Parts: sequence; structure tokens; C-alpha cells
Amino acid sequence: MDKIRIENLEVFANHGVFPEETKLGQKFLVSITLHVDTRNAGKTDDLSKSVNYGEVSHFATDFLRTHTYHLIETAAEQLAEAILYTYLPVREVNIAIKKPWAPIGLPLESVAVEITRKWHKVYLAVGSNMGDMETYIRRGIDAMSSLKDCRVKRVSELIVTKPYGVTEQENFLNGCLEIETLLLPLELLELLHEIEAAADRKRELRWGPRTLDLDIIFYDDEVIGLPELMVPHVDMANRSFVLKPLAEIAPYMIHPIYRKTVAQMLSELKEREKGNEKDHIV
Ligand code: A4P
Ligand code: MG
Repeated sequence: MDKIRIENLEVFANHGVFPEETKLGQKFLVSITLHVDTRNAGKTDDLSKSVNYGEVSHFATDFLRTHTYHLIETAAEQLAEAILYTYLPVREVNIAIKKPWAPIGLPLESVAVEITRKWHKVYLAVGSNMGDMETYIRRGIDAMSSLKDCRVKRVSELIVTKPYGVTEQENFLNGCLEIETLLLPLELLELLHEIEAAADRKRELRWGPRTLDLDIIFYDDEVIGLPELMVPHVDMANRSFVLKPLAEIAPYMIHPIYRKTVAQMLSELKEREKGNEKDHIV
């Protein structure tokens, strides 16, 4: 993606662990790289189609002057989030904060932290087969969209499906959603567990009945193999209750390992299930 760079913006502010730093203040040098698609602005010569670097420079200066943090790590983290919340065309931001006068009692040119933060595109599968299933699902989605660091972009139709795995249980209501989030994968998993817990979810039986289940299907095109989190979801290729609603909102999304689109995975699953009793869509 194209980039707009602001380099070594000088800001006099009060961040630091020592009391004299927060009291007297010192100079910080701030570099900001905005990942923005500038093609349209470049073709039309119209600033409203880009991001105004002057405005962002003033925004960063005001932000760093009006907040006081012990750590430049925190200053960079908070500034990155504030920019990503405020300037919608900015998909990713890189921030470096240098402290040329760091009081460490030794001569040094500067110390700096540099971080990159971005909006991640994530697909989630949602399911319920207890109580008022639709209400549990809609409340779960609302809980997610009420958070600053998550934006719900698309929600598929909710479909009734036959239970897969443990088959002696009620039918499910299933769907998929596309979200954008600043959360990292394990932070997102923790959030999903909190939303499930708020929906009276009890973990009694694996694959058993549940009020609300939220699974991460894709996280950008990352492949994650941790004991507590596997992405893409390991069994998605065998689940029509995932692939069908996912194909509605992201048919051309490519599985990063199988290198197949969601639509292709769905049609291959239908082919495999043809003729036997395994069609899980009611
Ligand atoms: N975990 C690992 N990878 C992921 C991921 N990509 N997303 C871990 C979310 N969680 C992931 O899940 C167990 C643990 O899996 C989590 O703590 C997390 O660390 P859980 O939700 O606590 O338990 P579970 O849901 O009973 O087990 P599991 O294996 O996640 O079951 P599934 O795969 O969610 O399947 N039939 C129909 N028709 N529709 C359904 O929605 N759902 C299930 C549950 C079975 N049959 C179904 C449906
Ligand atoms: Mg689950």
C-alpha cells in the first residue's frame, strides 16, 4: 500500500518515568508513516481523497502534549490507536518516537520505540443451539460492534443447521461475520470468550449444546498454530454450516494453506456430501 511519511516532528511534551521528566518536559521526535491508498488523490489532485499530513501532524502534537505517559511505548501505542480511530482511510500506521534527551546519565544520540499497528480483517463463525438462539447471536454481534477496537462490517444470513459432531442435540442457528479489529489474535480470542461467557455459555461438553459459540475462521491471511488457537479454523473445510454463510459474505477469500476460495471449498464439500446423508443444512 502507498505511504505518507511525517519524519521527525518535534514535540515538546512530558512523558517519562522520572518526576523531572513529567514536570519539566523534553523534546520528542515523532515519525509517522500512514498506509493509505493515494491512487485516487494522485489521479484527481484532490486532497479530500487522501489524508492531510498537516492535520495529522497537529493531531499528533496535540495528542502527545495533552497526555502524559511514563513510557514512550505507551505514548506510541495510544497515538497509533488514536490515529487509526480518527482517520478512516489509514489502514495501518507506523510510529517511531525518539527521545534525544533521555536522562540516563550517559551520552547517547537518542532512544526510540517504533511500532506498527493496523486494522486486521477477520472472519468469525457464530452458532447457537440453546434458548433464544437469534437473540444470543444478535446480542453477541452488538457487544462486538459496541467496542472501539472492533468494527462489524458484514453479517451473513443466519441459517438453521443440523448438529455436526455430537448429533444428538438440537438444531443450530449459524452465521458468519466480517470484522475489522485492532486486537491481536489471542486478545480477540479472549474477547470472544468474554462475549460467550456473558451469554451464559457453560463449557460442559466438547461439541455439545451452547448458547453462543464464536470461532475465528480467518485472521487476515495468517496461519496460527498455537495450542489454544488454530487459524484458519482446522475443520472449516468439512463444515457446511461455516462455509455456506461465509460464502455469502466472502466467496473469494482464499484459504492461506489450501489456496482455495471459500466458494470452491463449499462446492467441493457439497460434492463430497452428495448422495450421503451428511448434508448439514436443514
Ligand atoms: N480454539 C482453537 N482454535 C480456535 C479458533 N480458531 N477459534 C480453542 C476459536 N477457538 C479456538 O472451544 C475450545 C477451544 O478451542 C477454545 O477455548 C479455544 O482456545 P470451545 O468453544 O470452548 O469449545 P467447543 O466449541 O465445544 O469446542 P470446539 O472444538 O471449538 O467446537 P467447535 O469446533 O466450535 O464445534 N453443528 C452445527 N450444525 N453448528 C455448530 O455451530 N458447533 C459445534 C462446536 C459442533 N457442532 C455444530 C456446531
Ligand atoms: Mg468454539
